[in-house]
Amino acid sequence: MFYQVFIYFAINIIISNGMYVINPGPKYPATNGEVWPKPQFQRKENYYYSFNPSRFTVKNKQNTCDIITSAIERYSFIIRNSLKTNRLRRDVTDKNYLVSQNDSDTDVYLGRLTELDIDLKLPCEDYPYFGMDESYDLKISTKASLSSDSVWGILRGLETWTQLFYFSSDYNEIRINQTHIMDFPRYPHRGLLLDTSRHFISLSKILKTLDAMASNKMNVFHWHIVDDQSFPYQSEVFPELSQNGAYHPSMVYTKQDIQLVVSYARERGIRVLPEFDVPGHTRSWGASHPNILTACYSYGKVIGLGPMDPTNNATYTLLEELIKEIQQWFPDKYFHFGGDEVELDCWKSNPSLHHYMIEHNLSAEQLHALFMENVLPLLGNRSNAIVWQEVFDEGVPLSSETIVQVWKWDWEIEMIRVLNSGHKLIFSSSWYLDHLKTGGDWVDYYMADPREMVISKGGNTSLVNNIVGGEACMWGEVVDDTNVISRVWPRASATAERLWSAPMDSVQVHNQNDTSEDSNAPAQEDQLYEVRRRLEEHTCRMRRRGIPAQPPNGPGYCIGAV
Ligand code: CP6
Repeated sequence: MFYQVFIYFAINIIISNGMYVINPGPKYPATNGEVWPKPQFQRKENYYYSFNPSRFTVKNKQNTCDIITSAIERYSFIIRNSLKTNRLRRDVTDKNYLVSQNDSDTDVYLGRLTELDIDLKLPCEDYPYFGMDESYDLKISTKASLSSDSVWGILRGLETWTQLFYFSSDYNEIRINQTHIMDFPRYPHRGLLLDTSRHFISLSKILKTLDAMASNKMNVFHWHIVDDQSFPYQSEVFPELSQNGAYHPSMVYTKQDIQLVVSYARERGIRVLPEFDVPGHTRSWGASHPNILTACYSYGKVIGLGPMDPTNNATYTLLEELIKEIQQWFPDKYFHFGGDEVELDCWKSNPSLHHYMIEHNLSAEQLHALFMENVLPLLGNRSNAIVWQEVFDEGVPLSSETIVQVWKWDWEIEMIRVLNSGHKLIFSSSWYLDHLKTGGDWVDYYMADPREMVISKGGNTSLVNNIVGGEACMWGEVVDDTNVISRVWPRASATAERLWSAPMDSVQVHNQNDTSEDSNAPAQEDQLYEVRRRLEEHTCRMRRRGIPAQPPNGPGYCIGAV
């Protein structure tokens, strides 16, 4: 009996040690303290410092301001909190699971890191703006030092600094490697579009989105605030717009809400770009101002309201007053006028517009052009316009300051056309977050580099600098508060790295007409291995910061996360 029990346990121990307990780990294990988006220049040594957040000081050598003080507080909290959570969950960090994760086990200890010196060389600026300097220099040595000419560079550097820490569960301590990073963005405009009209998105989810953007070094929150389905912007000059046009009285953004979003974004170096899409996508305006919309006809009968009426003076007077208010609430020097998907058939169907077009010898496209020509000057010299590509396509005369956003099919040809006309360009066609693909799609986003695409199609290389960046677009038809964060993150992280970091080398760029995707798949997967592991870590990092990002690479795990 005793003998049998002994054998039973002995066999069990052999089996469990030899075969069952040691989990080989996921295909793409998270890395430790790798940075997303990847810095332009980075030298990391096999030396490390230990770090204790409660025995640590941050010194501001020269200029400082509220943006820096609040950023230091924010990042100190993140370091304490996310690494502490990690430590609290040590019970689940069985050493066997981490074998493949600890690439740094053989690193040499150099002592304790106790000080970060921040050196802002020029005075702080008040609001982030297009083309701001975001470069920084970060050295982790016996002291850590972060320097930049601009407050925005200091913000980006603090984000990087925070990402460099990792937790050694073997030694139960926070570590950071000796590192030198010199970093700057490849594209100045790195945005995320969020549609808050198809579904209302709560203020807290918008703020969380801004936190996630900052952790990906994105710098433009393109707020597609109103559209056909609802008008949540609560105007003070025209309160009836949201009274009648919002889904519900509670589903509005007040002046205070907007000011909070703008100041929260400002503290993170993020511009808030308002879009009031006209003349299409405006049905919700008609709930209070039906007179500014066009009645669409079919077989002589009105079948509903369509785009704004470009022949009605009331349309322009309302817009003029409203835009003045919007410009006061949103300090950004750019204003997005939309101009996409105008239902020209509705204009053609309306007898009075039909008559107007004949009388003035205008096509429907020319009527759209006329509308935009009337509306663009309403910005005055207070802001510049951004428009969707249709406005350019329909031949509206645009000032050279106007930026064209490309979102449709055949984007390479379109980009070359826009660039040849001398305009700056924002690219979005490859980054539609509302399109889902089985097995994930961030790799497709990652491969899409607008400058490389234009060059590969024979575009003039001297013009590609006018591709000022891009935006991942989260249209709101099938997202609301329950899923918006996990739908966007970490998929938009792929766009964020593409727009910040150097291009990938020797990998064929994503091409819309290339159906033989597999031709360079093996080489591509080799290069992507490092990217996948870093994104795995970055996703887990976002989750430790309270952003419920979804898994990027299939099976895996994340320690210490929400
Ligand atoms: N809403 C607005 C949308 C879209 C656009 N504008 C859109 C169109 C096609 C696709 C996805 C989104 N839902 N106002 C186009 C810029 Cl595939």
